[in-house]
Amino acid sequence: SASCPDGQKRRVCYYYDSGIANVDYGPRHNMVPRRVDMAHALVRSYGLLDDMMRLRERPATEDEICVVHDHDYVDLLRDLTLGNKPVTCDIKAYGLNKVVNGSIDNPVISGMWDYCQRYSGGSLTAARALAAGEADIAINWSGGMHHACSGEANGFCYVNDITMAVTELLAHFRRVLYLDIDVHHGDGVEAAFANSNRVMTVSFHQCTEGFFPFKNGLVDDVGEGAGMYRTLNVPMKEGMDDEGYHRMFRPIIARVMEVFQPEAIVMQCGADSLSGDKLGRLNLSIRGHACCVAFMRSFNVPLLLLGGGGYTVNHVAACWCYETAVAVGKEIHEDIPPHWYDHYYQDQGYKIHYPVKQGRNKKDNDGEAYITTTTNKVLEHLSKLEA
Ligand code: V1P
Ligand code: CA
Ligand code: ZN
Repeated sequence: SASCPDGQKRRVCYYYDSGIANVDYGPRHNMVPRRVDMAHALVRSYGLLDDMMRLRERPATEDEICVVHDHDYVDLLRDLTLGNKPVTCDIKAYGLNKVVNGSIDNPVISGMWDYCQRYSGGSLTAARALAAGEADIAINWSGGMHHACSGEANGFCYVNDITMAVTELLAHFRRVLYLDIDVHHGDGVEAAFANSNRVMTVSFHQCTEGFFPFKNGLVDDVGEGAGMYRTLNVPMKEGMDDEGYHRMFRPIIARVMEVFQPEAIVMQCGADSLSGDKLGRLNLSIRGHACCVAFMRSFNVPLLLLGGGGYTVNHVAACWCYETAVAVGKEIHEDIPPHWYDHYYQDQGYKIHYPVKQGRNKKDNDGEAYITTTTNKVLEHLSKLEA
């Protein structure tokens, strides 16, 4: 359903720092930073590095991280890892090592501060390449950590590279659109810009009972004050497939572009909205997911592509490689070239695309009505901005 031809070429900058490949959240944790190294290995094996400018690795500095985070929290992240100073505070108050139902979302891990500097340095560097007019599209698959708050870690995210990148872009562009297709609500970024009339945040996400982050991202959450109607949320039921997703995505995004007219776009491409994810329960194919990227690319506005969630690592790496190809405007062969990680793709027959599970039941009238009703509610919120 989702092929998005666009013959136009774009200048693409790519950020990759091998220093995140060995970061380990722990044996039972779902977040596997190595998936970014897997995506990178695929990108390389397809020869896509030849079609992009490679950005120089530059970890974010403490000062840069402090632009969007509280000093005491940043000091803690640094001191916990480097051991410069004894830590006397209650680290659970900062979201670290908090045990809930026997598991820890944000463990204090080896190399944590270095990891934060590297993935956020990537998003900042990529944003600067766009601001300097050096590229039309900039990519950092290790970024997209949308849940981190100014003073605490949350949902596998320690520092919020997205708010850092958006803040950097605001120094050069009048209006920035933030779009989040991770299966989870982009709560940290939404909160950071809820009062801003220069940033519009739009999150598409699964919104079902007991699904993280539980109470956020309802269709009527539209921001406040000067930011009123510049927060949009598109909650979805389980099982949403390409066809249903795009019946919401396209009209909403087309209207957002008309009404808000962003000068830059930051897109969080969390791959946990794909079918077969370990945490998410949506049913997008890689083509359906990538079609969102192709659609944003078609507006020819400076575009920052970031990673995010994604827990079935072979699917995630295939998805971000395919989206890299979409960014440069190349169709890649579906047979995965032999490379270091190729054995991870055995289950999907060494192909980039894998079959999605059973889609929505088209005869489910409630499901159909939900799509229409939700889309119309969001469009109605948007109409308030025209005045
Ligand atoms: O459900 C929770 C906990 C319990 N609450 C107090 C929070 N956490 C989720 C966190 C999901 C984070 C998603 C991040 C992203 O949006 C961006 C990178 O994708 C959670 C889940 C779950 N099934 O939702 N944590 C874990 N699973 C977990 C499991 C094993 C070990 C550690 C964490
Ligand atoms: Ca989302
Ligand atoms: Zn997620």
